[in-house]
Amino acid sequence: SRLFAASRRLSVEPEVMKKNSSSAKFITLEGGEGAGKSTSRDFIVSLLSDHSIPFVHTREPGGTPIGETLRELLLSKKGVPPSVTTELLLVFAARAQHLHETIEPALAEGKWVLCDRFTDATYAYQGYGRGFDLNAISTLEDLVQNGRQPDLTVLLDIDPVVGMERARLRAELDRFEEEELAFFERVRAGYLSRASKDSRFKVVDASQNVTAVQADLAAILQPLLEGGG
Ligand code: Z5A
Repeated sequence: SRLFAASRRLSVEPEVMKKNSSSAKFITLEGGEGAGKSTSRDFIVSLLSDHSIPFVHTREPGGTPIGETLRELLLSKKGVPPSVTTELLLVFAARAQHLHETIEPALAEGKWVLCDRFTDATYAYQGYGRGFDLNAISTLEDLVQNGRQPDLTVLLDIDPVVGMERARLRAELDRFEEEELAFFERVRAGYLSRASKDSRFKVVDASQNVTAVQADLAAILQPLLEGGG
């Protein structure tokens, strides 16, 4: 694509896998609509607190004043919707600031970072959902993240029919939530495809009741909690 060709001309710092200066972990939460991310996030927050682990809880798009302003633009239903390219660049602009202002400083100080959505959401929504070139997303990922990747990604997987029903009962739908079912089927398939290729993912069956989901989360987090409080 043109974006991919243009980005090739940018001078990108050589990729070095970033390591945390301490045992601090970078954990991301992903899933489709109604998967129960907020509910699971609150549970993980309580686990970290119980283990006296210093952490920052944040979200994407958002997590900084600039990022939250971009989030409003991205979710708003007012006016002409952004083009897919605009949407993608806004998401990565918010992420660049988020890494600079929140995520990297926290990890450097030894604080864990629990982040509601990260770049896997970009692959799932803008890539698989909207059909944007995955190679171009990968190029932007390299440019913006300079090797930073989550240590653990919890994917809350749910049939979009069930998830959308939950989301509808919860609150007014935002711009993404008004997409058709086929979009969410593609998003789900995208997440599952990525999860099948990378061991940092742990997939949780989010159609279970809250107690069962929380038991799975506790089992997934246990090794990290034991290893690095
Ligand atoms: N987006 C993007 O396109 N590209 C990107 O790179 C990024 C994001 C980073 C906003 O994200 C949008 O940004 C998102 C993709 C796009 N699309 N949308 N919409 P968001 O994370 O802020 O929005 P969200 O997906 O709506 O997240 P959420 O508010 O955390 O919702 P949730 O996952 O549906 O969680 P919930 O509120 O906890 O659960 C929904 C309801 O189900 C609620 O009433 C719960 O009480 C109930 N629930 C939860 N768990 C259960 C169980 N186990 N059983 C029964 N009922 C349950």
